[in-house]
This record gives sequence, structure tokens and C-alpha cells, in this order.
Amino acid sequence: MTFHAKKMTVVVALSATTAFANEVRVYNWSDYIDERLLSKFEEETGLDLIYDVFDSNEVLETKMLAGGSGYDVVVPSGTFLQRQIQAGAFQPLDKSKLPNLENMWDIIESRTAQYDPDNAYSINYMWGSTGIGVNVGKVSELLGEDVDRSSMDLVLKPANMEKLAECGVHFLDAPVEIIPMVLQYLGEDPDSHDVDVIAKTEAVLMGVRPYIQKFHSSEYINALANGDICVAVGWSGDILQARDRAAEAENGVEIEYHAFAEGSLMWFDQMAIPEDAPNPDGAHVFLNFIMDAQNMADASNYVYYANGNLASQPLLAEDVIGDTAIYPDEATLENLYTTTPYPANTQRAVTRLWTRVKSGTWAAVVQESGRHVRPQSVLRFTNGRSHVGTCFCALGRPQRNAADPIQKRHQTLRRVQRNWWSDSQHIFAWVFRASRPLRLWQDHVNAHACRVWNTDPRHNRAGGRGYCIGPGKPAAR
Ligand code: SPD
Repeated sequence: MTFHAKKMTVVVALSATTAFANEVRVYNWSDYIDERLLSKFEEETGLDLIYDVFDSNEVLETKMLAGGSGYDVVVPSGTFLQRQIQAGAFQPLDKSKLPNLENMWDIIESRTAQYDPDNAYSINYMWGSTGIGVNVGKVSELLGEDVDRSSMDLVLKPANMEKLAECGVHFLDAPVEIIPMVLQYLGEDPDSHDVDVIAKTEAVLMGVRPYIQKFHSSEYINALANGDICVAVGWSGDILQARDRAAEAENGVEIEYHAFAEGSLMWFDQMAIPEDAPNPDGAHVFLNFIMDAQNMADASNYVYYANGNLASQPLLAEDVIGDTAIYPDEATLENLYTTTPYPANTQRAVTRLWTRVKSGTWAAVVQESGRHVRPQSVLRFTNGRSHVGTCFCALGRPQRNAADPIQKRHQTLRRVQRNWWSDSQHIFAWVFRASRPLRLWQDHVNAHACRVWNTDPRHNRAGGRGYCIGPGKPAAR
């Protein structure tokens, strides 16, 4: 009986091995390959290909760090790859099984070695930038023909976003890309790991939060192409695919992609083999297939992303190799920055900040004007000459003993982040800019009102100048 049981185990294990040997499981980004290549792989190799897709590095990372994903090939971006290599999530490549490695591009390999020294664990699949996709007609109609459609002002200035909200704006659900973008806009180092510096992005994002219809990292392709939205902060090739889908549909929608004039993130997506891949041999067969010059050219020609395969370059279509949005010229390249992985404490702060921004807790209703505003309003403040900051209030309870509301509030508030405070139900922000701190307190007379307390000694009086931005629409959840 025991012996029989043992024998059964061996039989099951053998058939599982046989099954894995015949199939390769690949987990890649959505809208990132010409599907004809998938059938070609099966025909050429006799292997069954199971091909799943994702649209977020964070989703992939959760699987990689948990282990047991069941995938043979996955495609993290450089910064995520680096962290996952350090966590032991990948196995080194067996380069003797990858003759097509000779097709790869040394310039790109030297860039990706920043994340994966010696490119020991990964090959570059594609690379690109994070920028802006615009519906030219709609944006010109709402902001004028002369507006700079490549500027971050379009999506980070509340006055512009208030208008664009009418036709729909999506942002990537990618905190490690949007936060560096806002830092770049603020003139900070986009690769800053300093949580106090990163905290500055929250006010900017909250200022435009009421006008962002959705945070999503793949829906924007069709939404732009169909004219359902008019602006997306997204990935280069995805937006170019939207451009083509609109042209094919002949629906009168004209989409263009720009790397941001202020500078854009450049990233690299790397194919790697999980440490516990069921079929590492099959994974190598897949990587070698992908590194074939013609296959890589076909992939890039289809998805409008640049690749790291030098031998494929002569096989690229003119509208790919000749488009500086895909293959940047020197000038464009100089305006691209890269980032490095956040250490754990910074990553936690970023994740929390992003959760607050996405949930839009404080930005559901925006009023037209006045010093008294309703719960969950967004306020901007001025020192009388220039805008000095943005803060947010979320109210609901009357404050009973209000002899000294600021002191009272201080006693009950819990610090949640530098310059941010919370009681049990609400979060308040003090945003500092140009060394002029601003305070927000709950009006004890009207439970549904906020007032500004400007603590700049030169302007230290209750009810300092606060006004609301708006009118706006309730933010999409
Ligand atoms: N639709 C494919 C998108 C691929 C984008 N890769 C994201 C890289 C981000 N750093």
C-alpha cells in the first residue's frame, strides 16, 4: 500500500513534468505583442503557449514576491526587476541556450545593466516613455489652438483640468511613474527618495484630482481612440496604438503622443524567468524566439514601442524607426529621465499617498467661490499676490468647544504625515510653499464650513485669503 502510494506519486510527478515540458507560460503587459507571433511560436517550437496579461508592475510584483506564480517568463520594468532580483525572485539566464543574444543592442544593454548588472537575469523586450496622449480637436476646442499640448500644465494645472474634465482625463494607475512626473514638474529630482520631497506632490495631485475621471493603465487606449476621453497620461506606444485605432475607425478622432516638454520618464521592460518557473527550458526557447530579429521587428511594428534588439532595427517600419516619439533623437533623449527603486520606507509612503490621491477623499465636491465651503472641498490659498499653496478639507462634525478652535483641533489631531493631520474621520493638510505655512481649521459656527488660517507672521489673521477652485464635477470613484 505504501509502496503503491509512492509509485502513484512518482507517476503523477512525471506526468506533471511532461505537461510542463510541453507548455510555456508567459505573463506580459497587455497590448504589447502582435498575437500572430504567439501562434508562430507554437508552430515553430511545438510548444503550447499560455499567454496572460497584466497592466501594472505592482500586480506582477505581488505575484513574484509571493512565489509560485506558475509563469515561465514575466516582464517587469527595470526598477521593479532590480528589487525582485534582490529578493531572489528570478533565476540567472543560461546564455548558452540563447544564441540570439548576439542580436541585442549594447547601448540598451548598458542602460538595463543599471537594474540587472551584466544583464544576468533578463533581456530587454521593449522600452518607451511616459507622456501625454491628446485628442487634438477636443483639447484645442477647450483650451485653444495655441496651448502647448506637450506640457504637464495641461494635466497638473487645475484651471486646465477643470476644462478638460468635460471631455475626460485618465491617469495611469502607476504611482512610481506619476509621482516622479509631478516632482519633475515642481523642479525637484524626479528620482528623489526623500519622503518629505515626495510629499509635495500630494498637493499638486489633489488640486487636479476632482477632474481625473479614472486611474487605469490600459483602458485609456480604447477610450482615447473612441473619443470617450480627450487626454491620458500614459505610455508612448499605447497612445500611438490609440492613434491608429482611431484612424482605422475613421471616427474623426485625431490622437497625438508627446513626451512631456518638462521631461519624461524613460523605462525598460525586461523579460525574466522566475526562480521557480515550471519550465525554464521552455522559457529559454521563448526568449530566444523573441530575440529573433524579424520577430522583434514584427512586435515593435505592431505595438509602436522601441526594442533593445539591434539586428531588428533595419526591419522596422519607417513610421516606427523614423518616429522620435518611439526612437528618440538626441534632443528628445536628453529630456528623458530614469528612476531607481524606492527603499521600503519610501515605497510605503508612496503607496499611502497614492491611496489617498486615488480615493480622492477630499475632492468630491468643488464649489465656485467663497470662504465657506462644503465638506470635501478643495481650497487654494493666496497671500494676496500669488498662489502659495493648496489644501484640502473634509468636514462633518460641528466643533462644540470652539473658544480656540486651532488649539482645540491640535489636541485631537494625529499627525499622519509631515504637514498632514487627521482626526478619526477627517484628514487635513497644511501645505507649505515659499515658506508660508497655511493652516486649516473647522469653523465652529457652521459645521459644514472651512476657514483658512494663514500662519505667516506677516499675514497672521483669521480667515486669511482662501478661495475655492471650481466649479467642478464630483470626482469619479
Ligand atoms: N501596453 C503595454 C504597456 C507597457 C508599459 N510598460 C510599462 C512600463 C512602466 N514603467
